[in-house]
Amino acid sequence: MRFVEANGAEIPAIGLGTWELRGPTCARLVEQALKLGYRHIDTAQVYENEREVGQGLRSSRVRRDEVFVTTKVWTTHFAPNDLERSTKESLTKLRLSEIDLLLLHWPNPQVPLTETLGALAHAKKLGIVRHIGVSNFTVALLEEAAAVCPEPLVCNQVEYHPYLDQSRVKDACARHGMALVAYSPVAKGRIKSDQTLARIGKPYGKTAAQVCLRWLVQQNVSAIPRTSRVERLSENIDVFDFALSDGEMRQISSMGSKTGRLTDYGFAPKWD
Ligand code: 1BO
Repeated sequence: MRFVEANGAEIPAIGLGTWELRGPTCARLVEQALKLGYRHIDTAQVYENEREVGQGLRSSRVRRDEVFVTTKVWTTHFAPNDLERSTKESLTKLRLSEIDLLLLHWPNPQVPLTETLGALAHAKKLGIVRHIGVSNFTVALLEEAAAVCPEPLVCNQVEYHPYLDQSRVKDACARHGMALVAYSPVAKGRIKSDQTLARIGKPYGKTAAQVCLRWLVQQNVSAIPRTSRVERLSENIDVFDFALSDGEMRQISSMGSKTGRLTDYGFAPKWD
């Protein structure tokens, strides 16, 4: 496994995203993923699967200190007391004493960012969280957060795949020593039938999805593909034995546009 280094954190380059995975399916996929060599599991309070993520972790029998667990605080828990209480609830559900990375799930303009970031940094000082970061932050919000947060932020988790140009956000992360963690990295499955990526992958014996994940990893991005199929777990992690040429990297990057976003909500910020 390769790692992305960011402000003191070492984030495994491929992780398992668990958005929309529930119940026994979630626990089984987490267990299988860890048995196959995954060392990075991504969950969130709002996914309502932290218990199952913890179960999968225990069933895998992989040592706790080998696994990087991320969870995210939901926006209604951004007031300082709520943030601490809800983080402790996450720990109880996961049955862990420490979260490796705690993120603010989406920006919430209703609560001053300084207060929320102060509470996030406080969770780190309490020793219940090893690293802190944000998710779905625009460049402007990232600049503001980096300027006021009392502790270093290690990542911004955003949607990123070949159809969505995220170069501005990626550059902003790099300026602040933060990693970009890519959710929906295979564009909610659309990449699987992409002819350009399939053609690039052919000489390497790789699928379009593997080319896509390799393109992310080769930019020093950490990707968290989600799948509900065990056979896809092996495919998604098998991207460390080949390298794309500079030309192939450029060709894939040129497929992106500002309109390629697949995840949007009324409460989302005004995107870059
Ligand atoms: C509302 C959940 C988005 C994915 O993390």
